Amino acid sequence: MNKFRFLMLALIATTMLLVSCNQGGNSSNGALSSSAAEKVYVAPGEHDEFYAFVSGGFSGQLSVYGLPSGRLFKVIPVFSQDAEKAWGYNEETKPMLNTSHGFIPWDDSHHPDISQTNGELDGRFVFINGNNTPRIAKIDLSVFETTEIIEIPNSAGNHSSAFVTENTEYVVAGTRFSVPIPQRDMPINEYKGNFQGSLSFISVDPEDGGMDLSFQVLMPGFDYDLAHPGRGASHGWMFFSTYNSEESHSLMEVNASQNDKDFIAAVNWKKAEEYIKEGKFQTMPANYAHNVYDEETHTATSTMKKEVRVLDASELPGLVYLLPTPKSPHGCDVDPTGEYIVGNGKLSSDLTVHSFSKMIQAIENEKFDGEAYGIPILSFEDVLAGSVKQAGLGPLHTEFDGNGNGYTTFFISSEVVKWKVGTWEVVDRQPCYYSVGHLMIPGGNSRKPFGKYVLAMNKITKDRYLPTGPEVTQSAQLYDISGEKMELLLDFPTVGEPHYAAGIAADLVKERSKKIYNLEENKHKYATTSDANVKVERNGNEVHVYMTMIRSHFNPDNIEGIKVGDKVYFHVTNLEQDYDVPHGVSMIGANTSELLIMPGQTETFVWEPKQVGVWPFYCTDFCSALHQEMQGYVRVSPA
Ligand code: CUK
Ligand code: CUA
Repeated sequence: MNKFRFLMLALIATTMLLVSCNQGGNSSNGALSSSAAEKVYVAPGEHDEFYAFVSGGFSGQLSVYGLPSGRLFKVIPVFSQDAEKAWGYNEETKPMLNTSHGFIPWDDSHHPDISQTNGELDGRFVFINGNNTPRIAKIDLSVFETTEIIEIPNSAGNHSSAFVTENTEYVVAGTRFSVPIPQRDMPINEYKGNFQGSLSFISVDPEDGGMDLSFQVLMPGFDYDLAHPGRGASHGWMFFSTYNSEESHSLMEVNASQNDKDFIAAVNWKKAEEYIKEGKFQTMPANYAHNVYDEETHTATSTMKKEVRVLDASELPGLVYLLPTPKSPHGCDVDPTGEYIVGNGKLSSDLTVHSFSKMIQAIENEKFDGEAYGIPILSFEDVLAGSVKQAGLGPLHTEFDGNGNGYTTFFISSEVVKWKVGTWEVVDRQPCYYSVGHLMIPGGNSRKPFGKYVLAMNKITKDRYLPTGPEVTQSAQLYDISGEKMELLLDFPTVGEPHYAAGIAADLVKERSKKIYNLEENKHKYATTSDANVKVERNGNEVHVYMTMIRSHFNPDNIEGIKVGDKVYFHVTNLEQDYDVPHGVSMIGANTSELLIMPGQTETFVWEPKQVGVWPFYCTDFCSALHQEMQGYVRVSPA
């Protein structure tokens, strides 16, 4: 057995030991003090200090919590169909889930990131990736809804995404799997030298936030795992961790860990912009969907794009450099000053910290240690700032508190370890229950973290909650990090399996997000903004019902003249203009879910009655004392 295989087995054995040790009888494990209870107590009617946007992993959603209370406020559907909000069911939002592979109402979403201005969180948007059918989504924090989704071509397993640059110039998306680019039929074992990776730069319009796939950088056939932007001095660079630099087509036998070191790829996107300006790109045919939800028409449109600009990293000097990083790095995290880039080697107990200024020095001296497909490799010693030694087992991700400390999660030894930036000494460690993945400090991926709490997101819960059958919830844990020692404050269950999260001071978001849609500005094609305009229109066997809703009736509420075999479109407008007064509508036998319609908004559902009769419909949201009276009938006659 080679030594890497041995190491892997040893790590697995340690995990099993740890998890079994952690089961049962754990009254001492994280028993909370009464001061912990006080610290997370947000009195009835009071607001939390932070929003936390926690990814839903395989649920494809994004959940919104308050910190420090851990209260769940909302689950925002992104890459999913959601019956509660009719997302992906009503005619207006279906186009949002369109892709070059058709309608895909599912994905695996890992990494939310909040938009920034001058390296600080500005609270306008949250971006998040879909891994499986590569996509990037944008959530507008004035409405807490997904308003744009762009598909990423030449990518597979869109994992090193969605991370924003200091002024939200770009959201980046890196492929996990290398694939044939363009896709073609070829033997899998000819991977090496033929498959390629791609790193996508999606520009974000500074005015309206509109996304556009600006360009892609074509890379060697490694696997691209995570990314973080440069900031301060390193603004203009983006760093991506890689594994499988052997370019193995099968990772079954831990082949991918044969190399002692993989790389962090440093991409100079300012240089990329110059190359684009000079026309040094190729235009490749590519099919990808760009879906936009328009807040005036309350309607999404999906456009199929046909080409993409690519820059070949092998041929364009100065675009990409490779920083050797030991033992299959996973997380790739940049400190608030932009000087330090941390690579967490999953199979190592040390953390490697690279220095940006040393990297620039080595590049200026043209001091390289070979190359890969024409991309210069810097020497490990030349770029090394230091390493945090023997910190734990299975390091995954690092965040910073802005007070000179880094915090790293260790999956195998199941803990968060606090260390000092610059001296690299470990100063504290706290156990996680159990097997932590990502962690999040609000603003941790910016120049100005709010270094008060860290949220650890755990993969395994075991005995922490009441059992709920074979599937138990994943879990988050909140620690106070305002003192020298971290203090565990709270456990709370999550929706789906969270990977990363993004947090922000509530004050930066909450006023703007009390938005109401103005009825007068409703430009929906089928809006009915006054009761004078309600009507039922027939066109062959297609019927359009223009309906309104207001406390506490539908108009019209009695509809006749519908026949079996008709296709009936209900276009329903909520005439309310008060905050927090939605109405719902549901029709017996309609398979398009209930519609929860916000004040000033119009939504459409389709009903194809199969049976004659007189069929009721009703409001599903308890909207007033006469909510139960908010109802109506449709008469269906023979064809
Ligand atoms: S990954 Cu999940 S724990 Cu997708 Cu960011 Cu590391
Ligand atoms: Cu409207 Cu209940």
